[in-house]
Amino acid sequence: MYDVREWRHAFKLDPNKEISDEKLEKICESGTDAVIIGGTDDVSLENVLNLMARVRRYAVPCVLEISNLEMITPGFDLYLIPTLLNSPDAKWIIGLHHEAVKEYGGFLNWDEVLVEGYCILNEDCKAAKMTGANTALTPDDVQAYAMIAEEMFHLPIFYLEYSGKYGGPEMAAHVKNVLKNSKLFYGGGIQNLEQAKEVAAIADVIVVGNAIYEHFEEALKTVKIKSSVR
Ligand code: 1GP
Repeated sequence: MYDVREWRHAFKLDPNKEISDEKLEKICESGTDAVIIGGTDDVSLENVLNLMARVRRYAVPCVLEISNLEMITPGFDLYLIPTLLNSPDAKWIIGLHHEAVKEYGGFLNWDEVLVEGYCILNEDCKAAKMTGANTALTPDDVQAYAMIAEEMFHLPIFYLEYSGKYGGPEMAAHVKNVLKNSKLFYGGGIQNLEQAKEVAAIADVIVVGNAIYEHFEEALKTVKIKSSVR
């Protein structure tokens, strides 16, 4: 299923982290809507290709979230491209995108590309440090970014990113109020089914990353939100 509008749950795998074949099989066969391959720093093409080949053994959609130019490669079902709305540095909003499109724009199948309006809210996460994201935001600030994604840029995805920290449902609820067409992705610190249910009650899609490497069995159970009614 490559239509993100139908998604409820995704696992995000870091190409720089080890995962056994046995665990990878459980992730890919879990019933999740997609496996996203993505990471913040030092993501090499070699690691991306290696993980892609392993995920490709299964039927689950295999998606690349692009965080640097080096990791771009054909072979994925879908490409997610973040634009960091709360960055003071144009590089993370449009700069790298310009470089990438200049180099690869002619070869891309644009039907396989979706832009995510990112808003990073955990000041301690690697992505916030790397990009200098302005995380000191009120709920109304964040809501305004969501409105920009929805009404001005018509982005298919608004991504509330708390990577490494559980943000809870309140901010998601505030943001969800202004989203009609843009899908709300929530990612960050989901460790168990209870937290997954709490944010999945608001967000369209929840993304589970670190927990795969820290509490595997609990992470796996988060897929159960797919059978709960919102
Ligand atoms: C990271 O939003 C994802 O980009 C998931 O966050 O790793 O904290 O689950 P965690």
